[in-house]
Amino acid sequence: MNILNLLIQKQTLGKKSIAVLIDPDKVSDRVQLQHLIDLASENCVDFFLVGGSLVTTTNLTEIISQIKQNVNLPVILFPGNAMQVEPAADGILFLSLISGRNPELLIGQHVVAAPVIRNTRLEVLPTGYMLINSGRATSVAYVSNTIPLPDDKYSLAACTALAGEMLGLKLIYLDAGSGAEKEISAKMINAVRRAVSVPLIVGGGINTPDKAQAALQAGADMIVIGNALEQDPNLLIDIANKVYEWNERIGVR
Ligand code: 1GP
Repeated sequence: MNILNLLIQKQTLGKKSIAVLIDPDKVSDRVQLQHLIDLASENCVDFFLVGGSLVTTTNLTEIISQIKQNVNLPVILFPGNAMQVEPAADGILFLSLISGRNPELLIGQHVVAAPVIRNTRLEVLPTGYMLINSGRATSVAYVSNTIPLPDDKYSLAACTALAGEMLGLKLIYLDAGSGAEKEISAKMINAVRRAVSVPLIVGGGINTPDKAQAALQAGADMIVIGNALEQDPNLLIDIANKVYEWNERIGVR
């Protein structure tokens, strides 16, 4: 089954997913990456996301190949720009940064990437990407040259997501930015959840099991964990367990 259909099917069942985000710049060696891959495999992680707002290393291919050699989980590119297209992955979040007004990230980079992606087997996942203010400036806000959506403008966020859905985007990704000071509030997640019917991805600053639980409870279909695992990979055990427990409670795994 393709990735989008899997996400839709899980959403229909009320089942949640967890993705581990790997920023290629933060991978110092194969042993460290292997530990995270093993933890993901042992703890019912659903997906790997790979990418970053600014990738300065050339190890994207090796990282994907190490994941794929060790675990049978879909690897989804989470690109910061058109240069981060790697055919060895399974899918690509084709992100339109709809919370911003930078034409390059609404359509510009896409024009460059589209013909390259067409010559790969990557599953294209059209995604409305929304940055939400999270305190101090994040790399993604700076690099994207956009102003994140204010974190108390629930209606604005809901209308933005709705417009994205009406434009045909198949996923909405609410992101506070990697290592965000403040994760996205339950109220914000809930406002967007009620506005759209497509699967909702939430990430940025989720660094405790309680924050993961709160995001699931508020309506996230998939949570993304990156930065916290760079500090302490073993945190994945307790965070992934929240997703597992959720799915157990509703009787599906
Ligand atoms: C960042 O949403 C992702 O774009 C994940 O955020 O790295 O803070 O977990 P963290």
